[in-house]
Amino acid sequence: MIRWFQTHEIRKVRELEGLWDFAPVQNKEGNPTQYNYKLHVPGCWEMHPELGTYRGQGVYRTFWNQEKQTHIRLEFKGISHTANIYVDGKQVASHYNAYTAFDVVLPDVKPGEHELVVRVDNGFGEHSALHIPNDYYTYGGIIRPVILEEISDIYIERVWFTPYWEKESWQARWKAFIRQAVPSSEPLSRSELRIQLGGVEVNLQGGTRQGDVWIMEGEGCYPQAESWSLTNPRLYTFKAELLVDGKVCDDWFDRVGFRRVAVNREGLLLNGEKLQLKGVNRHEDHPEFGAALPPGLMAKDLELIRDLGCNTVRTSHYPNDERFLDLCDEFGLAVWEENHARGLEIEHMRNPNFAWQSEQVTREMVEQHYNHPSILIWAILNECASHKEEGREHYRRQLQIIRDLDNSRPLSFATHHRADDICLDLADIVSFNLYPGWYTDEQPAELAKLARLWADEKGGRDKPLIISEFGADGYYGFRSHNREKGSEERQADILAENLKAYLAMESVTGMFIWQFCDCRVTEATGWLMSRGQTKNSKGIVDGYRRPKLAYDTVRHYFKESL
Ligand code: ADA
Repeated sequence: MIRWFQTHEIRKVRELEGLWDFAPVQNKEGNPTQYNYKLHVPGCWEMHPELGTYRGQGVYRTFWNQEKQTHIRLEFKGISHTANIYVDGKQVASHYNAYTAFDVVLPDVKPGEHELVVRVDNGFGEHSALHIPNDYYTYGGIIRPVILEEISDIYIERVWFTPYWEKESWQARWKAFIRQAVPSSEPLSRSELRIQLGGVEVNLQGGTRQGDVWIMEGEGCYPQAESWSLTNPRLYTFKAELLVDGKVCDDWFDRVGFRRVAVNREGLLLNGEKLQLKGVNRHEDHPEFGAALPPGLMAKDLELIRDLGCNTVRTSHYPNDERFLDLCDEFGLAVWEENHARGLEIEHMRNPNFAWQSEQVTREMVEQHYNHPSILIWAILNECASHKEEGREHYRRQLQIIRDLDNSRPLSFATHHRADDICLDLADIVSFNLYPGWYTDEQPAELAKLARLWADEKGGRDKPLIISEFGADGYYGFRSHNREKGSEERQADILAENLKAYLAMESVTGMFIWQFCDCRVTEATGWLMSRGQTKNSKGIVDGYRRPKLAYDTVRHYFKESL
């Protein structure tokens, strides 16, 4: 399934879902001649009984049949974590990072059968600055859908919608990115984009060239539009049609919502109303599917999160599958989306690949998820070196990259450096990961007050405060009257203490429990990666989504405060 709605009517689109040939090749050069496995795409190879702990390189292969000669666009929604793409034996693309999409356009593909080979690498090493052994699992494989499209000479790459409120009415800015199957410097001034939304038609004409992209911009007034909010998540589907010399040659549909987000010291305002965020951190992980969650499971996660009384979710620690974001749009669940990073120390950030890899995933996240009304906050670099001058330069640059692309949403990052953090002035929201009751003996209310002080002293005085992580391990099925650490009882107690404190505090704009579901972690040495059962067990449901005792506790506090 590509999305929860149709994205094209004119453009011919199909998903290359199914069983692909597969061969683990470790470090062997060249692509294999023999494939001994058949794996489901999208999926993780760890789900095959013989490949449960395989790490390294693997090659996938499939074939497609082409009826007529045309340009083909292949889109890979997510390959974990390094991909090299070959069509009919020739390399046509490569990409780093599991959690953002990339594409390749093949001009004038001849009729007949074509071979598509994808070489995937989930190995660790200097070539990979962001996927490192960590407190979650970096699976291997084609974890998100692969799409094959037939495109015309000129096609729509994407259309951005930015709503704003002016003169007591909704307005929107449109920005379209148009490309040619065979790039040329010729101006695309004969093209026109017709955008229909809620009975209003906007026509974009003319444009400017930026490299290989033709940019068209315009504005529309939507006086009849209803706002998108968490209680009434009203979505509008827009249709964009590309015309050349008056003839439609391509189309693009997306769903958007009219809403505005603002922050001040008092908090976060959605459509002018103050909102307290009550949510969970969520990893895309499941024992049966790895990081390739089927859409039905995404829908189940969403329903569980809503049933808990949450109004928000944090996509810790990477951009999520857009089909989960579609669900958040549809059901009115606010999203904190962040780029890919967890716990990178300054030594990791000195990896020569860190800057470009981290900046690329940041850019791709914003470009690809720009239209989702549910995303209220963009964030970067969870628990990285925001206490060092050298780290600060990366924080500054990455936040600037986002601002240059999108200045309609507030920015944040989750830190554990407390009063030592030197980047709090750079973001719009100050967010701390704190674990009172689990890693420390502090009292949640006292600690949240201190957090406000750190923010005030370190450049965050006019910014709202979020407790971006708190939680405790609870091993599913470990019940104990002694309420020891690790028991479901103790986990519920710790969460209750935290929630009671934060929900009562005006100064806490949001709180995200660590975490929604248990997740697999990398097996290695050191305390972090020798976790019991090779899992991070702070989920309030286990990996199979079975509720622990804490589930009802969270539900009680979140629902009571509705
Ligand atoms: C951190 C981190 C999470 C997780 C958590 C924990 O704050 O951001 O990814 O590792 O701690 O369970 O310790």
